[in-house]
Amino acid sequence: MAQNRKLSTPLSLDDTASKLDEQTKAQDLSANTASPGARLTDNMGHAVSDDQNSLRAGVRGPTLMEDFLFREKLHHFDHERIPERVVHARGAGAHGYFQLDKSLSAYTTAKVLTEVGVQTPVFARFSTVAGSRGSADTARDVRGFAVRFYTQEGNWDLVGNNIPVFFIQDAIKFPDLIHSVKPEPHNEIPQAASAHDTFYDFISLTPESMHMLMWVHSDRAIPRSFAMMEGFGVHTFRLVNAQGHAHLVKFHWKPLLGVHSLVWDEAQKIAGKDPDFHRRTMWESIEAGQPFEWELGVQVFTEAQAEGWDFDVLDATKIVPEDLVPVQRVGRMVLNRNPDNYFAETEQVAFMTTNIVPGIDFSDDPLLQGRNFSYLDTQLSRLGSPNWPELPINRPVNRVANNQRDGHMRQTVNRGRVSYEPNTLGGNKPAEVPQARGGYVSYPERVSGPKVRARAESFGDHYGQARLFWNSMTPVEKEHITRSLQFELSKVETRDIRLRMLGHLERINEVLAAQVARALGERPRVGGTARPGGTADSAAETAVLAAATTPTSASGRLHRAKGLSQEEGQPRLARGRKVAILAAEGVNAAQVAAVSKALTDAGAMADIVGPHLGALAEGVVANKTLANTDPVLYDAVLVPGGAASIQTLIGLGDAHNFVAQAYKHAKPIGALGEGTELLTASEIGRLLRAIAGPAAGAVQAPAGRPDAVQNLSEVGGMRLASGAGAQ
Ligand code: HDE
Repeated sequence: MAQNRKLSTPLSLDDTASKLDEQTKAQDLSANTASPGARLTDNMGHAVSDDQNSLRAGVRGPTLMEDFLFREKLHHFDHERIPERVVHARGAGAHGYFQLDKSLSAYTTAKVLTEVGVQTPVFARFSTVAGSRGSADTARDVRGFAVRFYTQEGNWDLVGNNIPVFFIQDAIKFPDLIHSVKPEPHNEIPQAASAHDTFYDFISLTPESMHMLMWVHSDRAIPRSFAMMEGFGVHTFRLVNAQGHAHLVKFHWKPLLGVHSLVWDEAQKIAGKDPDFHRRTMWESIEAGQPFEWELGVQVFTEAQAEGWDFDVLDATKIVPEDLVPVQRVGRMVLNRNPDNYFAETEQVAFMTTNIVPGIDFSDDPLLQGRNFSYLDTQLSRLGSPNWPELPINRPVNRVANNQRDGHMRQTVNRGRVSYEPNTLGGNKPAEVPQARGGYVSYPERVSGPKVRARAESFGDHYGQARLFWNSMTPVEKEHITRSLQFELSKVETRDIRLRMLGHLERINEVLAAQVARALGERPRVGGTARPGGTADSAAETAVLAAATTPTSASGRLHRAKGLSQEEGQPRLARGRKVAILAAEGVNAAQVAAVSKALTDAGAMADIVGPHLGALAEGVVANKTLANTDPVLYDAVLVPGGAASIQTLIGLGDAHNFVAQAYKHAKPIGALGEGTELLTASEIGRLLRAIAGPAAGAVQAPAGRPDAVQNLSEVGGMRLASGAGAQ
């Protein structure tokens, strides 16, 4: 522990690093963990006899300046806050490891991508972009997906997002984009929301953002859990092999649980009921021994292949469709340890796109090139000193040795008098490392051209992949995109901006544009069957919307691409899901036990929600109440039998609301034995009878939720529960 180190203990990074070579990053971090000592001291080690009262002249007199204990405590407190990240301020992180299953040695020398079976420690941080540090987790937004690999060759940071493209093509527009989406400067409204004039003013004048716009209006922007979203490196990177040959690469993270989302009404309500919804889910899941897991995927291709496509792989507003280059899954990331301290780890972690290792290199994507400046730059204003790489969460696990010295808050006590190179007094160490022994050498890409401020013509198609995305959606997904655009654009107060946006939507898909136009009270310029109110709420309209596709460009000659819809081909597991078991005193304990066991066996979690906390029946303890939780926080609701329990619940409005709201959000609702009486007594009884008949058991979830676990038998064990529950 730092404060117990004797002065004679060397604090040089040389020494700590060599020790760390034999340790994992987990041990490294825990070595810096300060647990509360038995004796209360100030920061200088003086034992404190009274931490309740400041030093005064008389019991009712003024505080004395000489009260060094009081002044030190307040001084520290007054300076506890650091600037939040200018973007991605709200985030949550976890530790774990990455293990490679398939060597990429044909393409790269990077050990982390060639040494099969080796576990590399990682720290991942997930974030929203626009909101400030205290905003809600479930805002409609892109999610940051930043992963640091603590490799033996230094830190490799893959600082990605959960959406594979970006709003802009050139980093010089980033400050404009962010200023437009942040709360408006005169009144600081709205928080963590893009539904306002300045954002759409900028977007409507920036056609290159249209592909990204389709993604942020899709369900991808309201994930169910961090563990149920994909991650993307976004840019094209380069891999360089031992022969010095380069390939281009896109990085992907594929969640083992599949890609799943909330629905928008639910996301908004969760923002109030539990603003920490995503970070809490990750924390609780890891604490319960259920790690968050992804496979690392790569799309590897050559420059020659890329030259044949009708889009530019240096343009970050474009994907490389998986139909053109399949994603090879090469390894697995497991996040299995919560941080010990949010500030020390999650807040102080400083990711940088420039953290790369030999065998991995940049492409000339102008967005990536700009990011390579920004991330280093921002750390200084956030962390306040060029010595931020010494913080435990930022320090690599391999040896750091160079001639950098001093600066605010320097931790390392460098020995000796040599801090320059070349030298003879220190044996000319640390010495440069030749490429053959792991020294980083940039790929010798041939570069030439006039010095210009101009965009390549190959970046010119702004609508083709927006259409490709739209065409690749299922009917329900299309409807969600339509409703989201209706929602956001209806909040834009300036009509000219709304009209400019409609102009762009018309170029993407005319039925989509018509539906949105009607919701904005505008006459659709082209066909479409929209009606006032704008939603496609009749079967005929939904069908028209679903069928609506548009010819595509900039797509590699595809009309529809695989891997874009999150309704198709995603696993729908009970694992990682949460079920509310509604119960009151007298609940059928055997049913609750059987259901709980089945859920646990399937990797799902359950809360027992009662009218009050505590015992409800033999072995059944409510850990949540109808007042302190809400159906929006669960994936499914189950009502076990027990006559007394059901009579109590039928008498409680909150219990009726619980099942009704779960139904509104198209979640599976199941009842066992007398449990069905609550459902039939509630306002959804009529509907439930129409769908499932009066029989007990699992109820099919209504349509409208593309990726809901479709019925209770899929929420692992519910079928078992039904059987077990037959009284
Ligand atoms: Fe970032 N971005 N970004 N960004 N970004 C930051 O760095 C920036 C972009 C991303 O959990 C900042 O340390 C520029 C794309 C993540 O700590 C800052 C541009 C992608 C995180 C910054 C972009 C990202 C950041 C703010 C336009 C997906 C959070 C604090 C060229 C590939 C990392 C910080 C964490 C954070 C700049 C665009 C992902 C200011 C200039 C595209 C996940 O440096």
